[in-house]
Amino acid sequence: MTSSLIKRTGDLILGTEPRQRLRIYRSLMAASVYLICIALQGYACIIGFMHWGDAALLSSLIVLNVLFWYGMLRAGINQRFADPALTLPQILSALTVIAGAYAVTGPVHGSTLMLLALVLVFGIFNMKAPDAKLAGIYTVLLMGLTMLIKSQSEAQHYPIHLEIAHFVLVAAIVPTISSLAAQLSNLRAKLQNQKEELTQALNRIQVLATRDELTGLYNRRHMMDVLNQHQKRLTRSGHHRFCLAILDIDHFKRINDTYGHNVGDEVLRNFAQAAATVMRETDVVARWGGEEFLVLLNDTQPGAAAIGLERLREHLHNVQLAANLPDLKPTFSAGLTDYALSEPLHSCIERADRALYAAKNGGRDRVVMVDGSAHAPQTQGNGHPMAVA
Ligand code: GH3
Ligand code: MG
Ligand code: MG
Repeated sequence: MTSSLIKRTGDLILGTEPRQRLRIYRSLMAASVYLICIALQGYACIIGFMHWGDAALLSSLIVLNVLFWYGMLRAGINQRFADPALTLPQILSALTVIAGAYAVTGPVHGSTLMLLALVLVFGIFNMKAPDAKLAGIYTVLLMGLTMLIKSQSEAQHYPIHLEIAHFVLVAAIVPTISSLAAQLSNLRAKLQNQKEELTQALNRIQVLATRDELTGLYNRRHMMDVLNQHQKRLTRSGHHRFCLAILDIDHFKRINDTYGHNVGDEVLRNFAQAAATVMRETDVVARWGGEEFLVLLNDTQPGAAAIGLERLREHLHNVQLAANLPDLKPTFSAGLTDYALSEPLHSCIERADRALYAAKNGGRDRVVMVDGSAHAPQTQGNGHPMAVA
């Protein structure tokens, strides 16, 4: 109850979009420092170091500044800018407010210098190197100007020798902080680059680990993972049936021997593409070995699976598998079986392999189907109706 109230209040103040929330949160964190500033001004007034009028003016400026940036961020206007965190403008406006505080805090104005450093430190984590430099230059110029004006107009609280000392302090510390911010920014950019390179390398490794380089199909190892997942799902649900088919190109060695290895590779690539195109989207085709492919036919009865393989056979008659050899029409033999619930995967694969062997022995260019439960081999292919082998 209380936690949902806290969440709702948080959502109201910060919004729900995570990146915007972080930006608003950071801005409000800086605003909390401003609030301490306002409290300190009250204290300075009470002990007689500051006029109430000056404190009220400065506090209004601070509150306006906080409200302005909060409104920009909460309304999402910041997202129209190149840096949606609006770091540089927020930092510059904070520095301006501090220069104002420096100008009105009379005998205690020296203490506001610490806030300058604090504001720049806030920006360190977000500013780009050129922005950090700009903020540094702005600070030194603005403070120098403020010190000069105040040393002339209110010499009793801003004696020139003290202002020179303050200026030296600002001119020494601010560039140091700015250059630290610039270094951090470069470090962040470097880390970002490394992260991108690592992500790319990881993607590449994933492709290498799961795909066959020649055909782009899943490789044998990854296909085993896919099959294991399917087996688990089937065991759990009990009603997602699947079939396995092992396809082997007929007399492939002759293609290599007659036309060369490159043509063999081209045929393999195009065969793989044809198989992946013709089979249903839910089916998974993998390169199982040299010129062998394993097809997982999802949610399918063996009869429908055989029709799918027949479709591939017809498709192969109509496509060209080697660009310069229109008459080269390789055929394939296939062993097909359905997975029987609770059986080990390897026994299902071995059954498909035995069926493939039967298809080869039966004369090639055909599909031999073995019923997973009955283990009775049946044959279909070459345009012949399905028959028991
Ligand atoms: P069958 O009809 O009995 O399957 O005869 P086959 O010639 O297709 O079978 P065999 O196992 O005798 O030969 C397979 C050939 O496939 C031998 C091997 O050199 C070739 N091969 C395996 N991998 C590749 C490959 O990546 N590229 C090429 N070009 N050939 C390959
Ligand atoms: Mg072969
Ligand atoms: Mg083979």
